[in-house]
Amino acid sequence: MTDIAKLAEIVDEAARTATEIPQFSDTKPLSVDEAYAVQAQSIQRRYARGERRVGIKMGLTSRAKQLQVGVDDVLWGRLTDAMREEEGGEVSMAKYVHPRVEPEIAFLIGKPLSGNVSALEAMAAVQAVAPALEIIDSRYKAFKFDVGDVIADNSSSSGFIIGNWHAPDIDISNLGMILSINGVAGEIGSTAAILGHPVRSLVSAARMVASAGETLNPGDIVLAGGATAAIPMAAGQAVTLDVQNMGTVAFNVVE
Ligand code: 0L1
Ligand code: MG
Repeated sequence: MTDIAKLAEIVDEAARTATEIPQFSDTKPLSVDEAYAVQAQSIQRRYARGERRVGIKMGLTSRAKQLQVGVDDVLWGRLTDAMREEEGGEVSMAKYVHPRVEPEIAFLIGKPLSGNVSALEAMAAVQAVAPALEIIDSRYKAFKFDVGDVIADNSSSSGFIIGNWHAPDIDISNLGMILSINGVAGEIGSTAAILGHPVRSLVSAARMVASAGETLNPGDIVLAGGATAAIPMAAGQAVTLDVQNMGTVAFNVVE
């Protein structure tokens, strides 16, 4: 039998100490249900240390991301207040194992949302939308994993940066996104790469949290998923995301 609590401790300690670990699938692949159980217990350990739930991230919601990591399922992870990095601030490599950054759209939830909902119902629950950057940091060696590994590892959630919030009636269906490193465009994409429209990611988020008995609550942030492949981070980088009609999100990477 899979020892969910033991695996949750291993993956949580790896994240807490920024230490890489072997893939669980090297020993025994986890089912998707087992992997979400490990994720839930690892997050409980964070809450026990005083971290606070602030929302969720959706992952692998674009073809570019699925191809980059060789996993083709949409997945989700939990965000806590400790993962938030300051917009325009410094992000220390010391907190992470081998972080990557990717361009995203964030939703701010204004009304409870959970279960099978339409895109219209999902948008009616949104208070604001913002450009965002996600820092993903698989705790597994060489950033390699199968679907069970990555879900257990909180879907690589490790950091996020939110730009200025906009009223939810802004059209986010097909906005250009440029992710630049030191002023040079590294990845160019569109919000349309996120499941065809980022609201579809929110619809999936409502369904997926419901299957875990949870709800998206007012004040929660939902990261819709990377629109392009992610870029490896290194000290000395100035990371900037420009989203058409929405503005810029940036941070500097330090040792
Ligand atoms: O946010 C994402 O799309 C990433 C999910 C996990 C896969 C990865 O670490 O790239
Ligand atoms: Mg992401």
